[in-house]
Amino acid sequence: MGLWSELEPPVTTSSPSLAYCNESRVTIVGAGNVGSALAQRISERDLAHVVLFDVIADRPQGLALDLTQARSYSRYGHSIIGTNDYADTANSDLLVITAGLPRRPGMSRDDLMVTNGKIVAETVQQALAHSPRASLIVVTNPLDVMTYLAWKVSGLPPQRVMGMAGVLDSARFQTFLAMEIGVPAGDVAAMVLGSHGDLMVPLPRYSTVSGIPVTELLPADRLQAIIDRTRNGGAEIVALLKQGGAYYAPAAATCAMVESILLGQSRILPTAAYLDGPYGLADLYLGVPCQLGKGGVDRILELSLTAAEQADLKRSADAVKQNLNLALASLLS
Ligand code: TXD
Repeated sequence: MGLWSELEPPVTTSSPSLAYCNESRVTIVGAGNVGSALAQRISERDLAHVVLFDVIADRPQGLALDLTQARSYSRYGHSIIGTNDYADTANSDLLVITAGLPRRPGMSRDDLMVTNGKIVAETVQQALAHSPRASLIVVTNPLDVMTYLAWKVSGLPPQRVMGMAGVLDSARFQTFLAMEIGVPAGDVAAMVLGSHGDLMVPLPRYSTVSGIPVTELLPADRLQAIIDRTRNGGAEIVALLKQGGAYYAPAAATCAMVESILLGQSRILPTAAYLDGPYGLADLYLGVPCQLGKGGVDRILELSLTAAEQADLKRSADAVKQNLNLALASLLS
């Protein structure tokens, strides 16, 4: 008996055929730090074909080639391509918008509003023209305002347009809680509502370690310090990096949303969703717990809040509304 007959047949890396390979296609508009880290994550989880789009000539093509080579020793069924032509993004199921300028040290998310508003409006229209059945996940800051603008220009039902921020903010809250309590982060479930920024609303009452509310595990002053650090979580990383902002955790958070939608997992994830009624709020995008599945935002969950929590959420919503009105006024003028 020859040697090969006793061993598994050799694995070739040239054939893309795999037992598991759905035909989902995700276009990431903006092949910067978050976009490329997201492409890597989607690709390594083998979730979908990935198209990386950017206005910078050759950059997305170079990144796609590098990402393809990064996995050449593994068996994956999906492709990654890079392009500067929207025609190559056609028939995507999901469009993730990360195009825009990142924050620089000392710059607020709202400083970016008008510049990024124009970029988001343009990219959403261009990408949707080639993928009219797609749902949209917006990542560009200021997040809640950009998601509203994306929805407005898209003409899509609000269920198919959502923003990523709450998953990231909750992951930061979860991480700081785990570090303080001394437990694995995976045992912590944390919930953060509201806008992506200083007025986000971390909810200790709805945050637990193995089912135990964190309010039972930490004194009020330690909890408050962790809430403050969570609110400042993005700026802490911007200050350390000196150039650009966080991207590994933002990419991981976005990927959790992408996965729940593409695979129809129906996970409950804090998501910037269109609110017109829930939580007593009207006509804005804000972070609330949502079930994400094949239809996008399949359900918005309305938690019962204390008067103080509701007031914090209202303050957060008021700030978003104010910025939204400013953005709409400058973009329409
Ligand atoms: O929680 C969250 N939502 C966030 C948001 C977490 C992290 C980052 N957050 C925001 O995402 C950040 O404030 C920025 O507004 C975006 C993207 O952040 P990233 O760190 O990836 O920025 P980069 O590296 O500068 O990448 C932006 C890319 C860059 O390659 C540009 O050439 C491209 O966007 N860009 C465009 N692509 C396509 N079309 C147009 N018009 C365009 N303009 C710029």
